Amino acid sequence: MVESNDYVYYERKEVDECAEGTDNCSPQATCSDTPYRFTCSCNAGYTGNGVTCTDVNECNSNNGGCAGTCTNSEGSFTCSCGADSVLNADGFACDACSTLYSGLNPSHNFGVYQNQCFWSGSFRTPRLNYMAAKQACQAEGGTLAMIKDEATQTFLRTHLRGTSGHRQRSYWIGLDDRDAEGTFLWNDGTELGEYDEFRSDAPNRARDCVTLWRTRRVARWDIMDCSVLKPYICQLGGNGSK
Ligand SMILES: [Ca+2]
Ligand SMILES: [Ca+2]
Ligand SMILES: [Ca+2]
Repeated sequence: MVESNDYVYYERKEVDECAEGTDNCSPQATCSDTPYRFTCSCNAGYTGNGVTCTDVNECNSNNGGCAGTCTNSEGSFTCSCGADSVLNADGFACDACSTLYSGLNPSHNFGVYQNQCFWSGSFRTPRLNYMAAKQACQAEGGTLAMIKDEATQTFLRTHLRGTSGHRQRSYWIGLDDRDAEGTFLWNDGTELGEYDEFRSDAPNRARDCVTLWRTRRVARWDIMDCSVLKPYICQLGGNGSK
């Protein structure tokens, strides 16, 4: 039954106010048509009477359920983790890189960039040739580090400064032209894109595997003989899981 103070609606033609756009629901609400009227209810992430809806700050309650940092946003929120851990696929928990990839030592040589763990060998880590280094990263579910943009290069420079000081000058990264001379492929099979930091653009038939070479001031890529023994950098868990 319709309540007595709603009788006015009987004198109007029944319309779908939601479809006509004559409702007064908030942009953050969902309009539902009902006989002779309509209702507004705030969407998930918002609170209010439907005509007025405001963002819920989920972080104010139990840190939004985040193990790490909770960041509120309009209509939603996100969790993020600290420098040595990545956000679990559940979106809430934080997994320490050293726990996820316990086969890589030293365990304090991890860094996180864009929610992926990176690891670099120390002066104590056995040096490996390119294929063995690639295999060592693959054994943990990763690849050698793939530096596809300047931001990743910058992250790694900073990471290496913090984990190795100036003792180590070059590391294997996940780039080579072993299959076809001059066609460099990243370890995930993608071709080298627009971005590169080669020291020399001269073709190099004799050498196929790429290192990140650095000094205090610069970091460049060097093509080396794949059989040389070197420290290496792994990139792990592209999707945040092993
Ligand atoms: Ca209606
Ligand atoms: Ca929110
Ligand atoms: Ca080559």
